[in-house]
Amino acid sequence: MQSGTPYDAEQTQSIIERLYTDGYVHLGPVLEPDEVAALRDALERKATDPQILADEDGDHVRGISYMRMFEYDNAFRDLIVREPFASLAEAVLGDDCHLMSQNALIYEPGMGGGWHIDDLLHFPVPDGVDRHDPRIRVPCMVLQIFTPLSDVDSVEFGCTEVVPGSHNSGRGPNDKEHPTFEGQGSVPILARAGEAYLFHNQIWHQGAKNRSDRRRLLGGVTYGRRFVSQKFYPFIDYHMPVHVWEGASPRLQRFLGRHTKGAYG
Ligand SMILES: O=C(O)CCC(=O)C(=O)O
Repeated sequence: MQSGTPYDAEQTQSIIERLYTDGYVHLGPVLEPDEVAALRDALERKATDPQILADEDGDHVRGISYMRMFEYDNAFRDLIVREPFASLAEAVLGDDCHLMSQNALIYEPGMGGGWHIDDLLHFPVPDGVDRHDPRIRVPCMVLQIFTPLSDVDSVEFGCTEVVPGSHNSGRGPNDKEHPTFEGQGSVPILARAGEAYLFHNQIWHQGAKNRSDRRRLLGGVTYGRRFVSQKFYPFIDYHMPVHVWEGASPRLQRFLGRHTKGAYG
């Protein structure tokens, strides 16, 4: 994995503005073909690895999700500090942010669909209130960065779809098939392998149904603020395998959860 280059201050500011306004930003091409190949190879190996598949207690696979990819291959581990991702995560979530999870996805033909926000609705609005006050930014606690590992340059391949601005709704999706927010319907994020996009985890989104005959593979990193717990099963009993630390820079170690002392502990 290359180290990459962070965006300059102006570009970073513009991306953050768009993140808070639209809830998502398509960054365009980021990874080189050999990086995509390494990530894709790691995901395909994990998906067919007899040891992984036999280790049910290890919680390595949940449906279409391949969990804790940083454990499996250093290409995924080093993606955590690949620029411009790491600097963007720090700019949005703070210099003490960390990796919350790293699940890669494989959609076989026919799979996909299901509008949602990730995990919890952080700031619900009561009935009778239309949305969050537009003068106030809905804080971003969890930032999702995705990089397709197969070309998804047409909707039939099952791209990520988002409803722009819906992170401001204070609600979950308002329709199972065609959610809209303030008259705005869904937008497909078409991207070739190695491009990247990010979103506020409160945006309404889905991985649209893969209507093609080829698999869709998706890698990425989910970053959280320091106070958001890392989600590594089995949680308090989780021990990060020693090999993950080997050769890891201090910054990568922090992203992996090796924090200095802070609030509450
Ligand atoms: O597959 C996608 O494009 C989106 C995946 C998704 O919805 C999620 O990880 O929460």
